[in-house]
Amino acid sequence: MRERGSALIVVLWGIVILSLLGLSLIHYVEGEMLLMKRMVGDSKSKISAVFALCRIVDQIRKHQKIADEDPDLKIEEEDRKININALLGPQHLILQNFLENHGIEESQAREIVGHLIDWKDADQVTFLPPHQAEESFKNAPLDHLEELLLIPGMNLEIYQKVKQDLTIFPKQGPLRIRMETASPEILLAWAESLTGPSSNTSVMDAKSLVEKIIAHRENGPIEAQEMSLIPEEEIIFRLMLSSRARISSLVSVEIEKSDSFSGWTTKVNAVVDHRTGAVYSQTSLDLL
Ligand SMILES: [Ca+2]
Repeated sequence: MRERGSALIVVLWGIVILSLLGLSLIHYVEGEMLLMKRMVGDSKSKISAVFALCRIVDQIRKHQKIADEDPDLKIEEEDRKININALLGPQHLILQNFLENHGIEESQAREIVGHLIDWKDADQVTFLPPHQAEESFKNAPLDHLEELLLIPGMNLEIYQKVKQDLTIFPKQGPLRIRMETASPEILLAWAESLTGPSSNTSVMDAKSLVEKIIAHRENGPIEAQEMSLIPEEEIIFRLMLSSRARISSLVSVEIEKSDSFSGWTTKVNAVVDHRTGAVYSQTSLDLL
């Protein structure tokens, strides 16, 4: 009788162990299936996004009209932004003013811009006094806008505030900004950078000029003779012309695609020069 009881206990333990093993196996398989689902979803959304991006880039290169009803597609002029790689010498004041106009303290804005200059320039001495040896800066143009986060004084909060209006493309060439599509904040920072004793103009002149540009650009071409400018406003306006992009050449394309099965989403973007066909991408995609 005792032997039968022992056998029963052994059998019961066996059942318990087998059940636990079964449950573990089910859990393992579920985990593997979830992982597989994510991998497939990731791949499918990536392929879909890259394919759509390549199609749009090809259309831009061929100067074809692009249907913009796709809610996953965002196309905008890249040259409406401040190209921080193109800023030279006093033009860095545009970025400093832009940061200050976003509520950043003057000293911090100056620090960020000073270190940005050090980050880009070839020399190894700090731009700001006391002109000491630079830290380990890149000494080359930015390859990614996110590099700004590596610059002393910059932080994620400031970066999130300003990134929509900044670009790094093209990496070479003079500063060109589209007056027709630049944000009021950029126009103001740009106009303010040209005021002072050398032009005998004030920040108030810059503000009134920008108001006139914004009011006027809704209805027609932005020309000095069309806007009833006072002499000081006209001086600033004429100085702005040296950095004005008359025609947009850079287009930013952003596409987001989701895989309906897994819910996985991929977002890709590229900047296209539709005059030369060159494609600049911030994502590591093999485009066309
Ligand atoms: Ca440097």
